[in-house]
Amino acid sequence: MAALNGETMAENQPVDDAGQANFDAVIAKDSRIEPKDWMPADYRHALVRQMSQHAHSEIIGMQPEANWITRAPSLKRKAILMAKVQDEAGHGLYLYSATETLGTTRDEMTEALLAGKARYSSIFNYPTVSWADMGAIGWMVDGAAITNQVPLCRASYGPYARAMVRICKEESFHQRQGFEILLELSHGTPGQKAMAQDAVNRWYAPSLMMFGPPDADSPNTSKSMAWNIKRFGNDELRSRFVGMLAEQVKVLELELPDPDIRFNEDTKSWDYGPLDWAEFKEVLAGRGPCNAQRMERRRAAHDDGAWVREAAAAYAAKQSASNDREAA
Ligand code: FAQ
Repeated sequence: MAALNGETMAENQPVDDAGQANFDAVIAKDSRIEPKDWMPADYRHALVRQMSQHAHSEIIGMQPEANWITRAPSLKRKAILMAKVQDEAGHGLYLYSATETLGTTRDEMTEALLAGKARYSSIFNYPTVSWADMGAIGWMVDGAAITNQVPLCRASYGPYARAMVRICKEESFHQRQGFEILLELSHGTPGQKAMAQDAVNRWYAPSLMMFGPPDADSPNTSKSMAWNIKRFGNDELRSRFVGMLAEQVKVLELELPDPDIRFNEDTKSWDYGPLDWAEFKEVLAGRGPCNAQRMERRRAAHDDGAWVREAAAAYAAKQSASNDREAA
């Protein structure tokens, strides 16, 4: 990732024994670090990395579903989908704002994304080819997001944890609307049921990979857990998610495309078949099915919005000049 301000701040930060002692005590009692508290450079860096990636995911994540707004099958479905996509924009904004409290501006984060130096979730590099994909995204992608993000409501960094509370409430609604789309399709005509099953088949493995690489290949998990940012490893959350899908898919009367799913009585967790981690690495390297398209669209939207940023800056300058005149 580009050297963002939060990271520069982190590098220039003086050693502070009292600050470190306070930080250690706050983490030990599982309390919250707030923006003005002293924090170790690598803690700040880890937060900027994860939170900015999360924010970018929400914004890029608007694209696959926005693709279906004009083709939603009814006015009601269109209104619901539009509201959902707008919610994702809101999530991006809460997260950019929360990350700014660490000393990194939204402009810097956006610049890193547009330069291809910042990540966003692998899941948003897959195409949405049918209406049933709106159901599968809501049920599986938002479902995975909730499984991953509910524990983040207890993250040790206050602004991140607080942002996650509202995000998770909205994601729960999103998950239910996706489930309801699939339920209607799976109980519709044979063609609709087949369309729902096809969507579940395609989104299953990518949604499991949203949780990140297996713990053994996850360089960030142990530190993140020691700092109470992440509360669980990638594999544990993935297994919980499989358990949730395995139960709910029965109500849908569909199947998950994995014959190895079973509850393991010995480990008391859900087992599942092997995932294609080579594909995951390709997507992270920018070579997934839609990476180029997603970034191209994001850059075009950024360029199209230049006039809004210029107008806002001109307005702010005018306001500040008028405030200065009044104060003089
Ligand atoms: N995609 O060491 P770890 C949503 C990277 S929001 C891309 O395990 P960590 C809502 C990782 O960054 C979805 N990259 O990393 C919605 C690291 O690279 P780095 C986004 C991934 O941070 C729904 C490297 O691999 N959610 O869905 C992915 O401890 C519908 C090694 O990995 C969040 O961001 C991936 N899937 O754990 C919106 C949640 N996985 O940075 C619209 C917050 C890993 O060292 C429509 N984030 N990588 O260069 C997290 O919980 C964590 O960051 C993880 C990864 C779990 C994603």
